[in-house]
Amino acid sequence: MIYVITVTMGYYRGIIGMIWSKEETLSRAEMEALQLERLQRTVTKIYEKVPYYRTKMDEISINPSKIESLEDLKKLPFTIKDDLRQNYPFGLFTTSKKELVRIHASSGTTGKPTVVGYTQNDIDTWSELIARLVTMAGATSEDVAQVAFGYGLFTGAFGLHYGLERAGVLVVPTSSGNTEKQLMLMKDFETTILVCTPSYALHMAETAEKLGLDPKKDLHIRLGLFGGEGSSEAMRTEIQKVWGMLATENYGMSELIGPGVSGECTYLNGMHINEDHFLPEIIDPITGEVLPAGELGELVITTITKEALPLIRYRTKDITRLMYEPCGCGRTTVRMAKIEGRTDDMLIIRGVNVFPSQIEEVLLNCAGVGPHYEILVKKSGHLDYLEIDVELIDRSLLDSYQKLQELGGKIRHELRTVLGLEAKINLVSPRTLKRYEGKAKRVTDLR
Ligand code: DLL
Repeated sequence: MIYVITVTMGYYRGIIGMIWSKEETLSRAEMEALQLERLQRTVTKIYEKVPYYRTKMDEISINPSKIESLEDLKKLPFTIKDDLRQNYPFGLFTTSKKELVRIHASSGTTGKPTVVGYTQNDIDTWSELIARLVTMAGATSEDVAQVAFGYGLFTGAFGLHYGLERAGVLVVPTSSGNTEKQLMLMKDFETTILVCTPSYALHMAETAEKLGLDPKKDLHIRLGLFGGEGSSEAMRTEIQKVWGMLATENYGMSELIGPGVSGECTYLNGMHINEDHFLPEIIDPITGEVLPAGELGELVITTITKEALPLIRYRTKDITRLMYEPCGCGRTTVRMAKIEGRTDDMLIIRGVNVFPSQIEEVLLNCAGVGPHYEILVKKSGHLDYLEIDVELIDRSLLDSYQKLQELGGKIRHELRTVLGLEAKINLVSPRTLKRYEGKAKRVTDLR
């Protein structure tokens, strides 16, 4: 059901943002009442059905009757990825396998994947949540969306696919890879929405140019629904420039549902969290203490409507802050800022905390270099140092030693200002660094 037409952004080929469901506009008191009721139901269910959770709660003398207000959420234990691993594959599920209709999984760094499951109701909820997100970004039934996430165990493609269909959008499930064919179909079908990782969107634009196509003129993409990996504002600007589209972002994680936790409206001022399904907290990643509203820290999410795999206080390791100020779009849901990094991808170099996103921001603000880079962390004797391969945009720069020196010096200077660290910069020829069709891997730690 579509409620209000709120905004038109003429600049981006006429995008209209609409509100998909009334839960997006509840007053704070209404939202909190709904959240509490759903939280209590979820806690009761996991206590009764998941021995692992019951033991954990008994150990700290907590049971469902002690959850009387949303404030009591912090009495509950955290859940971490390792809890899922220890209960591999289905140990934390609250439903029998017979009630499941879908499995997805995300690959971990160690051996077994993290397995997540869905009942039919979960799939329906998921589709609704994605329909909200794509609608708030401006998708309508006039659109044709190309889903260029990999179809398979990864949640990205199927999640977006079903939600776009629910919103009435025509879906082209190309999956990732085979970029030249994707571009041909994109042109022939007059695709208007591109769904993939931001890094793949850039790679696609580059491939289009190689084929003699100008993405802005020869293709019809007006909206990007990007997620699955971090990207800086500078990266957004770059994507918008080469594609002539509005690039929006959405966030999610397999354990929580997949994509569908939060997404940007056309105001692009943070991702609206589907708060009636995901209860957010921000904690200090070291002490585990809940931080006051607006502070930067680790995002913790409690799922309050999932049937098959509800998770209590799941530590995402993603760093962000929550924004409660009203948004011009009319939605009242709390928003989360762009992910600044992950607690586990923070690099500590000579005692300085460095997030790859900070490096990306610096690089993309330096004219002459493109959005493709690789960060290497190395050791010389006992000292750690950063070495960054950065791709040039313009090959002709390679002919001028002086210009290369100047550009390298500028990047080093900017990095020193932002990070307080020296870095070795290798400027490399255009189109020489690896491209990614899914999530990009930008950092290699060789220490
Ligand atoms: O990446 C789910 C997803 C797919 C979200 C497609 C959006 C679009 P996982 O593979 O489990 O799930 O990876 C989850 O990816 O903890 C973040 O670190 C990162 N991530 C996802 N979206 C964003 C985003 C999917 N918009 C992990 N910005 C998360 C930054 C993101 N990081």
